[in-house]
Parts: sequence; C-alpha cells; structure tokens
Amino acid sequence: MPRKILVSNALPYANGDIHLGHLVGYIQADVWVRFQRMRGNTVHYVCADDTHGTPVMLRAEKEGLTPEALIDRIHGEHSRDFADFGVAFDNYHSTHSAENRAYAEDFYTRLQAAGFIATRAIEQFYDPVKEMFLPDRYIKGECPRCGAADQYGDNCEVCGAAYAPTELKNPRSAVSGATPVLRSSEHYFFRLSDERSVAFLREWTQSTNAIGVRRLQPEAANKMKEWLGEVGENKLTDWDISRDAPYFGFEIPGAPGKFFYVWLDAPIGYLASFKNLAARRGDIAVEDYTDADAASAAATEMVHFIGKDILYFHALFWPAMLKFAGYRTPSQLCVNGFLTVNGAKMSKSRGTFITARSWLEQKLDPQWLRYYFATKSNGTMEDVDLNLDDLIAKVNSDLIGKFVNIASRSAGFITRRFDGKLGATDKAAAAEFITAWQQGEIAAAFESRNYSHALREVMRLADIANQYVNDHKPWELAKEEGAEARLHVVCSTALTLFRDLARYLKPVLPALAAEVETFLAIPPLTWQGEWSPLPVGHTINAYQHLATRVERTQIDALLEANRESLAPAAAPTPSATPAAAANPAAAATISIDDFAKIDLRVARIIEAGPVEGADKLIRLILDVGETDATGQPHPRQVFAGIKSAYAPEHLVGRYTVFVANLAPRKMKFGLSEGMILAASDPTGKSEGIYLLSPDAGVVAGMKVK
Ligand code: B3M
Ligand code: ZN
Repeated sequence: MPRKILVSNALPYANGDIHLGHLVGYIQADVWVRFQRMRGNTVHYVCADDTHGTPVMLRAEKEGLTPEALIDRIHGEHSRDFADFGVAFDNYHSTHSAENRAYAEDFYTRLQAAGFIATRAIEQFYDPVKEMFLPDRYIKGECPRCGAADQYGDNCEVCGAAYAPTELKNPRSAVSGATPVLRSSEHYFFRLSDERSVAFLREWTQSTNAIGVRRLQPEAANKMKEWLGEVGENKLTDWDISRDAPYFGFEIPGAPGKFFYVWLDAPIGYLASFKNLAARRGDIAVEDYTDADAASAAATEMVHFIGKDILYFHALFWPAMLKFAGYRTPSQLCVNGFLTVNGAKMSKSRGTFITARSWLEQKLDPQWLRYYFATKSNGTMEDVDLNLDDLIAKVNSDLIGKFVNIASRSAGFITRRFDGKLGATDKAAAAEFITAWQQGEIAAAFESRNYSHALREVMRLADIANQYVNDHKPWELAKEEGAEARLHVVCSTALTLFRDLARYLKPVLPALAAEVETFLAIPPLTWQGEWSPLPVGHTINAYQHLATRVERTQIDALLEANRESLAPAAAPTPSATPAAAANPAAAATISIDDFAKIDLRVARIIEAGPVEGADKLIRLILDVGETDATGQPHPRQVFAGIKSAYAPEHLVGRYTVFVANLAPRKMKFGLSEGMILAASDPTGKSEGIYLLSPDAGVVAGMKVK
C-alpha cells in the first residue's frame, strides 16, 4: 500500500539568516521526501518560520520595525533560500498564524482538562529599565565558578559551568545594561513530571512505529534513557510554558498578560503549516494525519527532521503534549548532527559562517552542496564536516568525471550517426545494474537516510559504466569500418546505464535529473517496477552540457565574502612610539577599567612551526581553555615575532600569557586570533626576546589579572 507521510523540518527562528549549518537537516529531509515520492508514496512536506519570543521582539525593536513586519521580511528571505537550494516544501508557513493560535489554544485547553497544567510563582530577573523579565541569555555577569567576565545567565563559556542566573556575580541586563532585580511572577507549567507522562515517554522513546521502524535513532533512544533515569527515578521537571508581557507571541486563554513560551507553540507550527496547506489544497484530510485513533495513525506517518540540539523538545515535550492533548505522536524523529567546516565550528572570523544566500550569490551550484552533504549523511546524529577541498574533489570526480562523463562520451554518436534513435541495450553489460535494481540495496539506504552508503554504491555502478565505455571505445568504433551496429549498441547501453544513475541521483540532484529526463526525452524517473532498458528506436534530444566543475577560486571568493570584516587591529608593538621607545614608563597612563578590558589568559602552546615567507614569525596554535558548542577544544592561532629567540620545536608544551580579546587580524599567511606576551628592550641596549612564562601548576585558560 502506498504510504501517506507528513514530513517536517525544524522551524528556523525568524531572527537570522539561513546558513549552511541549517541546510544539513533540510537537505537530508528534502532528499528523503523526493525519494519517497519516487517510490509512489504520498508526502506532505511542511515547515514554517519560528516567529515568537524575546529575540525576535528585541530585534524588531532594534530595527525600528513591528515584530510582524520583521517576520514578514524574514519569511520571504527564508522561503527563497530554501527554494533556491531545492528544498521544496509544499508549504512554508509561520507560527504567527491563525492556524497556530487555534491549535495552541486547543492543546492548552485539552492539557488543562487532562490535569497537565499547573501554576506557581517563580522568581526571575526583571529589567527595571526595559520593564521586562529577562531570559537567561539576556543576563550577563561574572561566572560564579571561575569569575570570567561577561558570561551568559545560564552557562560559562570559559569554564563550562552551568548555573542559575541568580548565581551570576554582578549581573546586568544585556538589553539595557541595568542591574536586574529579582521579581516574583506566576508561571504556567506543563507537568512533564506527571507519572502518566513519565510512563508514556519511557515506553514511547524506545518504541517502534506502526510500520515497524524505531521512532528514535539508537543514540537518541539511549539519550532518553539517560534523561528519563531508571524506573522509579523521576528526573523530568515540569516545563515552564508561560512568559510575561511584554512578549511577542500568543496570549494564554484566561491569563491576561501571560503568553505561551515560544517553544510551546513552535512544534505546533508543524500542524499549523499542514492545516494551512490542506485548506489551500482541498484534497487532504488533516485528521487522518493528526488524530490519535490507531486506525488513521497506523495508516499515516508523521516524521520530523531536527538538529540534535533540539532533541529534548522533540523527544520529550512534544510527544507528551501530543499524547495528552489527544493527538497522534510522531512516527519518527530523524536527528542530524552539527555542521563543522574544515574540521572546526563555523566561524565568522575564518569566513566559514557561510549563509545560504552567499553560496548562491557566489554562483556556486546548490546541487554541489546537496551532493556533498548527502555523501556525508549516514542517518545518524554524527556531525557532518564540510571540507571545502573535499567538496571540490568529490563533485568534480563523482559528478563530472564519472556520472556526466558517461553521457558526454556516448550521446553525440547517437545524435550524429543514428539520428538520435537508440539501439538495443547489451543486457550482459547491464547485469550489475539489473542486479542492483532488483536487490534494492540503494533504495534501502535512501529509506534509512544512509545516503553516504547509497551514493558509494551509485558511484561503484558509475565506475562499471565508465569501464564499459573505456573497454568498447565508441570514439574508435566510430572510425572503424563495419562497426556501426556495435557502436549503436555500445552507446545505447551506456545511455541506459546513465539513465539508471540519474534515477538514483534524482532525490539528491533534482535539477540535474530533470535535465537528463529532457535530454533522454523520457517521462519523470520514478523508483518502482521492473528494470527495463531505454527502448530501441526511442529518440533522444541532443546532449546539452549538464554540469560544471567547481573551482578553488570560487570557494576562496565565498570564504572571503563571508569573512567578518576584521577590525584592522593596530597591534601595539614594543617600540610603538618614540616616547615609549625612549622611556617605557612614558606610555600613556590608563585606568584600572581600561586595563580590565584586556582579557589576559594562560595559554599552552600545542603547535609551533615556521611561517612561509615570514622569517621572523612562528605560527603557534594555543590551547586557551576554550571549547566549542560540542565541547571540543577550540584552539587559537597566533603569529609571534620571536623566531630570532626561539626554535619552534622548543616551544611546544610551554605555557605563556595570551591576549584573548584582541580583534582577529587577517594576515597574508592566515588569521591571527590574538597575541602572546614576551619581554624585550625597546631601546635595544639589552639583546633578546623573552617569552613570559607563568609558574608551574597553571592550567590553560586561567585568567591573568
Ligand atoms: N526554532 C530552534 C532552531 O531554529 C527552533 C526550532 C523549532 S522546531 C519546532 O533550531
Ligand atoms: Zn566560568
């Protein structure tokens, strides 16, 4: 029976651009939707902008817009970005919509009736200037554990400590700068800790859906065991689902001045977008997909594609909300990992925080990225690394060198020598392709979103096709007396194999597949039924250029376009001014507050090496105690003018003092992300340069005051 599937992607916040990090999960979902449709299944693919909450409200204020005007502009930008990357939603809606308000109120009313809504007073930081309660990320202060300045209200980026905002030292509002005051207010909670909810989630998170597929990937299901704790242990806490005015969102029925927290109505946005689609289409029975009764739930599927950072919301809050409000629960959560670029977190200073729009503005084919991300996607929550050199190599070798090459070496003979009419396909030569089609290994890999395995198998087949062309050399047959018939079979066989490969690539490269369908003059390729060759006597169109190589220069231009405009920091040098040179004490007097602006840290040198073309410099990689969002160490690169005094190999492992908040500087041999401190005599009377080294026992990242 054909399947009926409602598919969604996470709803991007309406206060920022779509960047390549977003696109990993969106491309994975779009590939799966296209594959399901080729298999003859009905899919409704929906998404929306996530529009409520403090960030959107404050950004609108900053831009002098109403929130509605801001989200309207962002909705257009996001819709265009996804469409231009071939992410073809049937509907891209908004959580700030009548459908979403109606659903949110319905959920709330039903949860309230089922006894899952509680209220209690809580104390929160309130900004007396802005007259608003402050979310954790809008409170800054000194870390209660390590004293690091300018840390967020929920966790410290220097030592990693997690804490409540009330534990911050010298807290201040990041919105107005004022000192926040503690104020009590009544909040509404979803009772996630209710034993009905815990019992349901303990079973649901480990269950399989109506078609026998696990709802959660193994690593996600294991995470749930951790979060739910052992039976009898109740680790879930009730979820605060209300925020006080002023707040951009939906007011809670019967609670004037109280609004649904953005995450309450965000996942409901999936249903709102679907309902809006159904109203436009007129041929979709929404209740078949959303009602809890087993029959329709078994006959339809609801599949969410999300990033691993929002697993908690989607594997605990959302299923419990659905279950106890009487809706069907998700059939599957397809969770993707984070994107790294060249092995590191996306970074504005390295130019790797790449927006979707800039990729398109640089005239880079979005299908290159679709293909590359697919080759790196294996259906797990593992991070995906975008290595730009690897992308160039993979696209040029797989798509141009292997796939397109088959058609470009055979199509011309069919057009010129046989008036575009195909001959017979040599089935012996197609044997591996026929077996692959019948075994369905590639289809199974697409079904389980293990696109990297699928595409490896597709490229294995492409190698076989190219070997066939290499063995039979149509360009020589074309010159050989009496070889017409063989030439006709060889080229026709090659094009049948090429057609198979285009079919397999179609979910990933829809635009390229459409061009192939036009070139071969065949109906849209589907993924069903028996294998058959391109028919004898079928007339193809003239071969058109199908794909272009990626050039390194294009990638470099992309990085340059995304590199944050690096402040041209005038790094202070020992003899910065004659006065300073003559008398170091002559440097201008500064206040303690000025000095406090310099963030000095202990750094450990983990790498040291020469700098091509700069014989005074040594390139150092420093551990300064920083980690990225995934907890991986985040080292810094600096170029130190100490080569006259130190051999690089003698520096590795040493500790020194590092200026951590110097604006990054783009130098011709790389990005300088700070400075280490060394002593020297600006008057030149004493020779040498002396690295500042703290006493033994220090730890990288410690503060120097
Ligand atoms: N907007 C966070 C994000 O953009 C949040 C997702 C909502 S999905 C219902 O990843
Ligand atoms: Zn800290």
